[in-house]
Amino acid sequence: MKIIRIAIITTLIASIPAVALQACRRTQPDNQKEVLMKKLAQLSADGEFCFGHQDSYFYGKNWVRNDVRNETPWKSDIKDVCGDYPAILGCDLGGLEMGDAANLDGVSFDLMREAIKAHHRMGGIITLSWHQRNPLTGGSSWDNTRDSVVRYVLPGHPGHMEYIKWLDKIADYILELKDDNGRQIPLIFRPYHEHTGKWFWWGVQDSSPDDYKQMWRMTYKYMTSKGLANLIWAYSPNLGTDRDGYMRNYPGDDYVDILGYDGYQFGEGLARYTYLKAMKSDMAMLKDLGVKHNKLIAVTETGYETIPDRVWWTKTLLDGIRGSGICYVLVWRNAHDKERHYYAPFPGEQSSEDFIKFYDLPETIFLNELKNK
Ligand code: BMA
Repeated sequence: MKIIRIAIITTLIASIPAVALQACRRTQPDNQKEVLMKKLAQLSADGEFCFGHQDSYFYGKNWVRNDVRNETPWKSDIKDVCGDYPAILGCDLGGLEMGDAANLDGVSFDLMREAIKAHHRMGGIITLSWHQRNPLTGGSSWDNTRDSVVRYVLPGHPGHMEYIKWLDKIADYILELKDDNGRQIPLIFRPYHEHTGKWFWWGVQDSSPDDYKQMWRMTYKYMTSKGLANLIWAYSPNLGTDRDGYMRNYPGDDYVDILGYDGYQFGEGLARYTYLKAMKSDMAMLKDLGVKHNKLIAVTETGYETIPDRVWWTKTLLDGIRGSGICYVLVWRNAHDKERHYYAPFPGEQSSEDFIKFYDLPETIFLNELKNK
C-alpha cells in the first residue's frame, strides 16, 4: 500500500475556486465534467498527479486482447508490474471518422467502448486523442503533402460538409459512452495535438493560427451542439515551445479546460539534459499560464522509447514534473507488434524496479487511490 500524503501544497489552492467556477459556468445537467475537474484541481493542489498510460488495456509487450465483450479481467502491463492499473486510460479515435471498426493501431472501437465504461466504473479517468485521417487527401494524420488542409474543412470551404460528417461519427460514439446510470462519462478530449510540430496535417506548416483556432472552435461548438457536455478539452502543443509559440494557436479560455504539452526524451546524455531542461522550463510556464487562465495543467504525453535508462522514472521523469502542479502525466503505448515501440514497463523490463519506486511515491496516483478521492 502506498502512503497517502497529508501535506497540502498551499500555493495552488487559491486557483481551485476559479477552476471550479470556470467549470460551473459551463455546468450541464449531469455536471460530471465539473465533478471531475474539481477532483483534478484538488489533486493538483495537494501536490499529487495521476499516472496515465495509452492503450493500457488493449495490448502490451507480447500480448494483445481479443476479448471484446469484457468477459475476462483487464490485463495491463502497468498492473502486471506494480499491482495497480493506471489512473488514466488513454485511447485514440483515429479511424472512427472513416467508419472503421478498429482504430489505426488495431484497437476495436467496441473493445474501446467496453474499456472506457469499465475504467470509469472502477473510478478511473479516460482521455481521448484523435489521430484522424487527412480530410483532403485521405492519407494519414502524418500526410502533410498538401497545404491549407485546416482551411479546407472550415465553414464555406470545400471540405466542410464532409468534415462535419466526421465530427458526427466522433460525437455519436462519445454519446454512447454512458455510465450505469445513463449519464455521460466525463472524458478528457485532446484533438489536434502537437500542432506546433510539422508532422500532422493540422501542424504549424499547414495553416495560420487563425485557421487553427477556427477549426478548434468549430469542433468545440459542433460537439457541444450535439449534446456533449462531458468533454474536458485539452490543448497540447509540443514540449520546448516558448510562451508565444505555446499561445499562438490558443483557441481561447472558453474552449479549453486543460493546458498541456507532449514531449519525449530522445536519448541519453545531452538528450536527457535537453529533455529535462525543456520539462522544467515548460512546467514553470504552464504553471504560470494555468494560474493566469484558470486552467488545469498536465503532461498530456511523454516517455522514453524502450526506456534504456533503468532509473528513468525516479531520476528523470520525476525530476521534470515534481512540484509542478500538473494533474496528470501520461506515457505512450506499449505496442505488441513493434519490438522497440514501448514507453511503460512490463514484467522483466529493466526499469520495472524503478517504476515500482515511482508508483510508491506519495504524489503518484494510480487507480486504487483515485477511486478513494
Ligand atoms: C504514434 C505511434 C504510432 C501510432 C500513433 C497513434 O506515436 O505510436 O505507432 O499509430 O502514435 O497511436
